[in-house]
Amino acid sequence: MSGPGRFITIEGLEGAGKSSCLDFVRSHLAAAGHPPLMTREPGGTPLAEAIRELLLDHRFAGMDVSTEVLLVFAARAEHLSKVIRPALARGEWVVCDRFTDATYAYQGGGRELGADRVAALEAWTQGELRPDLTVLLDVPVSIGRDRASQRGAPDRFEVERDAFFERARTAYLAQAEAEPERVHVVDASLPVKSVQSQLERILDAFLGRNERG
Ligand code: Z5A
Repeated sequence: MSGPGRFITIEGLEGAGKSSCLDFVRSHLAAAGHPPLMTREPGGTPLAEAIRELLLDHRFAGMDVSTEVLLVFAARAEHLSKVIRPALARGEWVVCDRFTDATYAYQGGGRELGADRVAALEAWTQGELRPDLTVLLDVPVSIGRDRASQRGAPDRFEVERDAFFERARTAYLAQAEAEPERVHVVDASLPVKSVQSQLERILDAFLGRNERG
């Protein structure tokens, strides 16, 4: 467990529907008496948001993968120390739009850095802290990209080829298979209502475990 509070993360490829799900998660937890602190990665503090801008900026196309993963964890260290750990210590519930599973997916898988290097940085930056619950919105790459293409200009990740996102999806699913107690997969290719009912079941089971525990 993450401390007196609870730490929930939402993951998925671009266009998986994280934004819509985050609203649902927020209101569902609030209705259950746990109004969560909502935050995101990379980001969540002024410095971490500045690092996010560097990570997404096309001026840095071809950024070295070590630079990229170290920037991701630099932002995370700041976010953890300024926002996430203090909130959990106060007993708050924290919901984060992406966290370290995204690093396993995008840098470990997409950029082919491998899981071991990510795990070493995870141990250094987080110590024992892991999410208590992770929801993985799983969607085939083509569907996610189609949905995401309806929006504005793509960022430095969104211009990557399908193969990059296929590797990221494979790495995400490997995380879910390795940690089935923590990572719950939702079929996010289905209509929003159906995605929300899957989400509701996962959240209710988690709430039930916390009431009992
Ligand atoms: N990144 C990284 O590399 N390493 C890390 O460790 C971390 C992050 C933490 C920014 O993340 C980038 O950072 C990300 C990985 C990298 N880049 N990529 N790709 P982000 O989370 O800010 O960006 P994003 O993945 O691009 O988010 P997104 O595209 O906004 O995804 P989304 O929030 O899941 O999508 P959405 O806005 O909710 O939905 C997209 C559209 O689909 C929208 O019009 C919805 O109305 C529609 N939608 C949603 N659900 C459905 C369903 N069920 N049916 C039909 N239509 C739907």
